[in-house]
Amino acid sequence: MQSGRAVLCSLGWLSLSLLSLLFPAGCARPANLSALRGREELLPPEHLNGVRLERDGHLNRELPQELFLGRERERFEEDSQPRRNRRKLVGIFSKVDRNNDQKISAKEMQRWIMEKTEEHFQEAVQENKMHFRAVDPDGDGHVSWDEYKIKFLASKGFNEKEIAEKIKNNEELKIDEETQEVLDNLKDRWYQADNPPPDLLLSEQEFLSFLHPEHSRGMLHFMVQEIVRDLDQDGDKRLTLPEFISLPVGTVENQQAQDVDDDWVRDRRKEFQEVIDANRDGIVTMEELEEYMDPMNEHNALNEARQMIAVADENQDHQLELEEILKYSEYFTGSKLMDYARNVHEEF
Ligand SMILES: [Ca+2]
Ligand SMILES: [Ca+2]
Ligand SMILES: [Ca+2]
Ligand SMILES: [Ca+2]
Repeated sequence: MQSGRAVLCSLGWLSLSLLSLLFPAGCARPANLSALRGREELLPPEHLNGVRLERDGHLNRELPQELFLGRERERFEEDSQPRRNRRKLVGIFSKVDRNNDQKISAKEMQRWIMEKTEEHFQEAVQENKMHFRAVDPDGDGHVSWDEYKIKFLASKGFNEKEIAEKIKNNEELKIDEETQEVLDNLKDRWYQADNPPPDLLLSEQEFLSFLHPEHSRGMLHFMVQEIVRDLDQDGDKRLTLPEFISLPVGTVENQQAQDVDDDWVRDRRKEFQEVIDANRDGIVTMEELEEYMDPMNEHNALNEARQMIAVADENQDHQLELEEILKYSEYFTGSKLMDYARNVHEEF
């Protein structure tokens, strides 16, 4: 293990961050690691900030918080001190309320959501710069499929030098079935991300859409195809409600699991019927799903704004007052403020 570790230590930042999970004490480079901590940059992430479905077809449960907080989200997670969170929330409220009438309208929220979505986009662009440097150590602005494959396999515990040598000599790599399957899927995506003329070299921009399909129409389309392929049972390339709400086999074991499954089904049914199936004909086509998945779509942002308002609009005026946001802070920020908000109210 020791010699393996020595080799591993000589890899780029990217592998380093992956390996820090396996060898927490080794290869410490704190300043840069903190930015990469706990993420698998080599692989396209399952979860995409601000996008309505995960890559595996699950609903993004953190969407309201991502769209409401943008990059502030981490600050809310790191510091959940109620007094400070309340202050932050009040600050956000006054920014969303552009016309200063102490209410957030659907239009104001829509505009805010678009700004926060743009923040997530910029964040991905910045992170991608770092990831790209790691897979393109010679800095010529292009990364080949083989270079990527070597880095990927190294992150899976293969010896980078050996793998590189074998690939160079066209020798067979002994890869287990599971890893091979991941690799095949990645290669499909690699081809998709490679703009014509195809040379299997990705530029920084192409690498961004490889990792983040929401940044390119073509890749978004490809992601939708993958999701439909996974959920479509009769092979007609469209989704019915039963197809969309089918549960993975063997998930229900006890009452608690049953309740979770019930929630899961209920939420998906609602999303299918009320949002994704735009023309309400009971079928979700690829086009409908792609529209729905597009984070830059203003119509989606308005829908989302209305949904967010509906959740917390206790006085039913179709707008959000500060009190309503504070009361539903868990929905908007992920941290509870309700008791605190009430206490403060009573104090004054
Ligand atoms: Ca307002
Ligand atoms: Ca179908
Ligand atoms: Ca439809
Ligand atoms: Ca209201």
